[in-house]
Amino acid sequence: MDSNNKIPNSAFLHEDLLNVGWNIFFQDSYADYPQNRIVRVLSAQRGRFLVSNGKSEWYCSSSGALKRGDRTYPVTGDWCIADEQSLIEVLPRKNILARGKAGSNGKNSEVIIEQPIATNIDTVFIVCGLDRDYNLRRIERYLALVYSCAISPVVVMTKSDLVESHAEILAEILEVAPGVPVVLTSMFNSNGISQLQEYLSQGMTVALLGSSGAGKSTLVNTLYGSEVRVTGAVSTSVGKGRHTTTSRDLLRMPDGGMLMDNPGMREIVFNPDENGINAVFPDIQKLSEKCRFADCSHLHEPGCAVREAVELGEITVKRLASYHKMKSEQEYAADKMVKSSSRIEKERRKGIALKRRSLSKFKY
Ligand SMILES: Nc1nc2c(ncn2[C@@H]2O[C@H](COP(=O)(O)OP(=O)(O)OP(=O)(O)O)[C@@H](O)[C@H]2O)c(=O)[nH]1
Ligand SMILES: [Mg+2]
Ligand SMILES: [Zn+2]
Repeated sequence: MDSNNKIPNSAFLHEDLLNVGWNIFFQDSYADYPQNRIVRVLSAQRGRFLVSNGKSEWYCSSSGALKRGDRTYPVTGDWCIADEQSLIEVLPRKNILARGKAGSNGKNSEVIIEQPIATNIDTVFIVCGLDRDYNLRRIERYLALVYSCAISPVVVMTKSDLVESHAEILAEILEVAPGVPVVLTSMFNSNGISQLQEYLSQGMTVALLGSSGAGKSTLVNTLYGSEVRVTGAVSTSVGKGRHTTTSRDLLRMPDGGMLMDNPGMREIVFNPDENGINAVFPDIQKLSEKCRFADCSHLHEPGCAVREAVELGEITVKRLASYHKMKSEQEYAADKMVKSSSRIEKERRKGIALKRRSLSKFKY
């Protein structure tokens, strides 16, 4: 460490904010902001925000300066400057879990249309049930998204009580998620729980992603140690409203870390960027260096090392198909973004032209 660096000293950390995920990084980054007005957004619903300063919680609206639809509109996980009634400013985000990502038309004109879902996250647990929900292609897609947002993933396979072949499943998942920690859990035992708790230490924030019914809320309850979230079984058989804490998406866990259940991304409607996709397919990336053409698409070119590996059985047909599918979707999405941005630009110019025309009507 550089000796000029500030020595992290937890004695200087804002004590109350430690209850909502504060750490030395935020303390440093937000040193110039009035610390006694900083809050964290625990949930965001239709313009109503549950916030906490670590000591008390209250509901806020957003100040007029924050516009819905803007990238800077507050979402769960944000640190903000607030008063009793409203959120005034969203502080710079460490990272953003977003639905859309930067696209490029290949001419260096980058267009960013992203829809933040949650922010300031250290780890994403990609939650997938070992029932009908089990789908390797979906895990690949979630991974691509999480990598696109430069956040670390952990794959959590829930409902391990429903299958016996744990070793086979682990091997299958490791094939689509090389180098990614994979944890098997079940609501009927505590296997894997302590491993997950390591990501939930003081100052850390974890978000859960996964389809509806994957077992996210059940996992939150297990990690929390009691029922803080309504689960599928409870909400259908006992009825909603039994639990009072459901409006809170960001929860403080026993070891001090913050856990975010289901930050509004139930099904996969997102566009990972190119880097995210490449990170999910390092095997294909590596082989492509050996393709005869530098810009080989691995579809029809001669001398393609990737297709050769498929023929040799080193890469499954399904994996290459999944790669192609994600690539073409990403290219389509990027193209659409570029088109919509050029349309916006056209409209903007038209707007200026109209203004000029209307101004020119005034003859002095
Ligand atoms: N057999 C088994 N069932 C589980 C397990 N974990 C969750 N379930 C069941 O799966 C169903 C869905 O669980 P939830 O935790 O509500 O799922 P969720 O991901 O929070 O779903 P949404 O809130 O709709 O996104 C419930 O009926 C749970 O009882 C498990 O480990 N084993
Ligand atoms: Mg749930
Ligand atoms: Zn190739």
